[in-house]
Amino acid sequence: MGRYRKIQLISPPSNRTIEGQQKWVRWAQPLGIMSIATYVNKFLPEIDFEILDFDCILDLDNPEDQKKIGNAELVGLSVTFAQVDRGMDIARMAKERGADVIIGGNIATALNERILKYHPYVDYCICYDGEEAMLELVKGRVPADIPNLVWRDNAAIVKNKTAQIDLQNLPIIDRSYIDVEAYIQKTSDPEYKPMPYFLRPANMYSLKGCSWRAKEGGGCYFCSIHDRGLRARDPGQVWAERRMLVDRYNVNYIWDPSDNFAADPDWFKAFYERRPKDFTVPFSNYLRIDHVTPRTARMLHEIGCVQVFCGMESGSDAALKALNKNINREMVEHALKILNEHQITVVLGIVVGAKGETQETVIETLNYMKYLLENYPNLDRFEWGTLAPLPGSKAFNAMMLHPELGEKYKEFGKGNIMSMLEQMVEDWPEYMCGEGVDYDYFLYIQQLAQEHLPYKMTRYQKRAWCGTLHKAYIEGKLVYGENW
Ligand code: B12
Ligand code: SF4
Repeated sequence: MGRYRKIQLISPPSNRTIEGQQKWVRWAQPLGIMSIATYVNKFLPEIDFEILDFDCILDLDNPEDQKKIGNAELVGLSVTFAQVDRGMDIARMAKERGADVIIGGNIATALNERILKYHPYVDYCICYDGEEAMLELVKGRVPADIPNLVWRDNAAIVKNKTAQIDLQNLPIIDRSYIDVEAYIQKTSDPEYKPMPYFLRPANMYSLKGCSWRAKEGGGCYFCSIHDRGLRARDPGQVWAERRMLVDRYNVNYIWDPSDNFAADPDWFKAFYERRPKDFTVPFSNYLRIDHVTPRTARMLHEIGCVQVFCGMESGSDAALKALNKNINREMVEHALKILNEHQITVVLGIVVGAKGETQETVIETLNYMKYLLENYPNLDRFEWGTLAPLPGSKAFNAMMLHPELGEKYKEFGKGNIMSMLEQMVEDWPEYMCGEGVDYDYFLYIQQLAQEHLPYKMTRYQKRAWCGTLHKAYIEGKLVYGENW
């Protein structure tokens, strides 16, 4: 007999402050917690899982939805930084209703000790992959022997050794924990309306990690993904999952949020070669600029890729260097050209606020954006953002090592975490960028950048690409979507 029988896994709502309004799609299914439920049920089918998605489907301010929280022996929350404060509210509620509480996901990996120190209603944090740790916890194994678990041994906080799961051992994520149709209906959101050809989207991942971040000295300065190394699923299983999404749920577009779809050349080749002859579905994915070659672009096109998101980040080679991006302007143009030849549209991410960024480098970026838009028809849009020193990033570590900022934020994790992070975003340029650059300057620059964007910016431009196309080649012809 295991430790728990009924488990709730929850995706908390994101902070959506009025001025800093955050924007991302509400049709993306919570893959992390669905994968955990699928894995545990493979070994322990008697465990009853309930998935509550307060970010996309439920409303925490609705008393009926709120009542559902804590109706289980164990409540696990999947938390990225934008969900952290309301996630803590849910954790407190669940604890008051008698459940044990776990925090997992990115924030748990980056901030586990601080969470356990400042939030007594949280019993455990699980870092990195949650599948195996959850299985062992549910089975009743002693906490000291559960990999990736961070827990309290009386007053002491104990961090267990970490372990990575072999993705090839994971089953295809079972979508029956959620109402898939309810997610697909969320495409009607006017802030994020997909193009008419892609109205039945679903997300699924193929790889975890990033080859650049895995290299000694590698990793972009602002990046906070928690995966180490690079792992890939079995190519045959990825194709089987795509086919299942199309056959069972009538999906007509897939967003693959793997960090760099072509990062592992052997895997990419195997995936291409295993493509079924009788099946295709349009999809989009992330791709590093330095992985764009004529061969990769051709293969991507042949297997159905319609769009890629590439992190360009800056139009200044000096800022790119400071961001540890390992690319330059010339490579960006080269990639756009190649991808256009293969009818793949591109969204380019921008991050202003590199260490030492000056007014000149920001203007250089704006001018370069304008130039690229005028010269590359397949450039769908830019997704603009100011650098946020997110927990888990080199930028966060640099901030904590800064004498004044380290002191100011030494209790980071206590109280309202999101408003502290917003304060950090505003402090960053003043302390870390060049002369004449502060947050007000960024707000001014945002107004200038706005003319190059098909969506309305907010104070913190917290907006994610989410695989939503605004431009695509349809039957060889470039088609535009509506502005948001
Ligand atoms: C898809 C995605 C999204 C989707 C999420 C859709 C959804 N409903 O899940 C959308 C577009 C909504 C999104 C939005 C944002 N995202 Co996002 N996103 C990703 C991305 C690209 C992939 C995540 C994914 O699906 N992975 C596959 C699944 C299977 O793995 P997983 O989610 O990591 O889950 C595993 C573990 O984390 C863990 N785990 C997860 N939850 C739980 C819960 C429990 C109880 C346990 C035990 C374990 C556990 O176990 C899981 C299985 O192994 C990651 C990058 C990355 N590589 O992780 C960024 C990432 C998670 N996002 C990030 C950010 C910053 C954001 C935004 C704030 C973006 C913005 N500009 O504002 C918003 C905030 C979202 C929110 N709801 O608050 C950061 C997180 C940073 C941080 N420190 O928190 C990441 C790491 C990207 C980055 N490079 O920095 N995102
Ligand atoms: S931002 Fe992208 S390319 Fe850079 S380290 Fe992170 S995952 Fe890799």
